[in-house]
Amino acid sequence: MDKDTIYSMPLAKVGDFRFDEQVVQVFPDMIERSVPGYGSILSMIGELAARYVGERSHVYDLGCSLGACTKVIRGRIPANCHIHAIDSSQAMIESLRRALEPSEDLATVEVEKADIRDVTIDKASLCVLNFTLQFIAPEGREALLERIFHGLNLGGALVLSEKICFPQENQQELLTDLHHSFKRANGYSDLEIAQKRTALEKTLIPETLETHLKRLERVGFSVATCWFQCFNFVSILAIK
Ligand code: GEK
Repeated sequence: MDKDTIYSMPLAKVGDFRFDEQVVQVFPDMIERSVPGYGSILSMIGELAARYVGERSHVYDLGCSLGACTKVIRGRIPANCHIHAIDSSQAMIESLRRALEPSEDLATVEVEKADIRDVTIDKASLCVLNFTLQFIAPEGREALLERIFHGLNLGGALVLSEKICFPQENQQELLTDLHHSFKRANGYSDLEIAQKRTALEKTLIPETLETHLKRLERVGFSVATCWFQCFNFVSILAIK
């Protein structure tokens, strides 16, 4: 696994963040050192899969990147299930296709390059948006969640993990500062933190926890609750 040094040198102009080959090369290191609780969220998604994924049902890993969720889920569900691992980044999809091991004892995985706003969700017992909805323009988020809701079986689950923002300025400052300290403790310099922040400014749009929960309720989920939080990162479980 390569170390993420993408923003370590001063850049004349910091462009918008893109999930290209350079990012794919360092992605596991980048997400582990940038998202507090990422490893815990992954292993708990395994637990949730074991609980919610029934025989012969479908699982959707939406914005799968290098398939971290897909791999964890695959180890915890019946072999007659089918996982759809979907991402719009060609570089991510190519890398995941190379890395996935075929196995007759595990669920089948279909790796697809597509925009998650265009995919059909059907017979799903579990849908995962692990830090993906934040990259979808806010005005398109409700329609996507409605399609997920309609494609889920009754009793099926959605796991939605997101970077969030806070309604009060002092909360926002405190939690952002704690996140930056976490990144510094993981070896990122102030320059790297600042340049990455600029790169993500227009592409990653966080919303408040309340906005997420209210939207999930509006869409029709019977339960929507935050099951994990570390600083400004949360994971929500919603049940149809
Ligand atoms: C993990 N879930 O390791 N359609 C499809 N994919 C998209 C779209 C879209 N419209 N927009 C962004 N993506 C993973 C981590 S990363 C999170 C997910 C992060 C994809 C994008 O290409 C990238 O691979 C992923 O969403 C977000 O558990 O980097 O902070």
